[in-house]
Amino acid sequence: MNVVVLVGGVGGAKLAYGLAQVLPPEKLTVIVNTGDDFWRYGLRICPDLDTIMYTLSGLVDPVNGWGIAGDTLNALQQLRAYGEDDWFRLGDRDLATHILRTRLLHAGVPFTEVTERLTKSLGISQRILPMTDAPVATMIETMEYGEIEFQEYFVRHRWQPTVKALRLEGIDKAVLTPAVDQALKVADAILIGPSNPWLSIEPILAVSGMRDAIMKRDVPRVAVSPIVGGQAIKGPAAKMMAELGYPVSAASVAAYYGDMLNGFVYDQMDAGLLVPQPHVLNCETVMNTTNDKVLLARTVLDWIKGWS
Ligand code: FO1
Repeated sequence: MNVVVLVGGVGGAKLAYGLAQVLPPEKLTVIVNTGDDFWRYGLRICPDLDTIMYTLSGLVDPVNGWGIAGDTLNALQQLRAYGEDDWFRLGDRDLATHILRTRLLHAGVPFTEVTERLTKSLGISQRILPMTDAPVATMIETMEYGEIEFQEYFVRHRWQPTVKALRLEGIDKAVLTPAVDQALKVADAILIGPSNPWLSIEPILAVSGMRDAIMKRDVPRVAVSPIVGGQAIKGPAAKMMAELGYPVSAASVAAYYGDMLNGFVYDQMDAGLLVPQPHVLNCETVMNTTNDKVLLARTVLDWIKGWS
């Protein structure tokens, strides 16, 4: 079964990891949000792509869920000594990824190919694809600071500012890459990880042609809710939903995806929700351990296989 999973950062990476343990590597494609990407010290930083890359290669810091386990901060300390801002914690080994990526991008290598080279070098055999080759930036309109870049909102201000609106800079030039198009064409199932629908998944769906490419496939198209018991597993999803005027529930997430999807997975804690998708799975979705990740991946895939 060819599986495509759309993800943002840490939550989506957990499901991608579980899927990678139960599927042959050539059967899994991960399409990643790149709206969080930004420039720092002249380097192109792609936090969600790197989180997936480090998770699937086993390098990831298990405590944070991003960055490389055991990384040091010597370069950042020296940058601070030069008077630079250091609110975004870039580890020494992590910097190697950004240096190489930036050099390749400056040399004109397409983003998808840059990502492929990095993942191959890390020994990853699953396909990890940026949502598009064009640069896209998720901009957050806040009450307190006006419009700021995603990482400023998320890391510098620890997602405390009040969100008024979101804007995707550069989305008008973002088109489907041949690699993403092909992966969706041959998918036997399209999954959306338990990532923030507005911050992590909407940028992917907003790429020109993406929604159509997903909707026209007559296969299981399923999201896993990132909201459990009215709360986000991690990050600002619940706070943001409330600020944007949505009821904070898995049902709101299901309603947001609407008929783009035909299946929805939500946590057993929320049993009995009314959702618009015809296929519904109510199970344990919180992934704390490796076992939880594998179990959820297996449960979702087994459930999908039983549809026909
Ligand atoms: N998240 C933080 O909360 N603080 C950091 O200093 C930080 C640094 C960082 C460096 C590299 C990287 O790939 C990710 C990093 N993250 C950090 C996580 C990341 O910015 C967010 O989790 C995602 O963008 C949200 O999906």
